[in-house]
Amino acid sequence: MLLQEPDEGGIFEYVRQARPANDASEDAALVKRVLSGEQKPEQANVRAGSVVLIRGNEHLHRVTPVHGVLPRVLAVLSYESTPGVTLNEYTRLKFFGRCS
Ligand SMILES: O=C(O)CCC(=O)C(=O)O
Repeated sequence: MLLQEPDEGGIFEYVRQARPANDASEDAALVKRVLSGEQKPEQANVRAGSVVLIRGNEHLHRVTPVHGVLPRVLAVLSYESTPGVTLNEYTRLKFFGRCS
């Protein structure tokens, strides 16, 4: 849920069906096309108050760089259906700023 829009940028971009459900493999050619700019991702019109529901493990997604003074503020809600699974180090650092 986006709580505050930044002055500029911070656009949510995505590519549908980049990875099949329950498959850890990645379409490296697709990722390369997106990163090189050859394939343009779709952009979502996300405004303050918008909620985006996405199965992030199946769809490539990113946010364009944020510019200006006003930060982009959002609440990310997630769930895990398997008991005992914890966030990996990268994700803990990203969301909480620390690993322990
Ligand atoms: O910043 C966002 O809008 C999306 C965040 C997200 O999907 C993620 O961190 O995986």
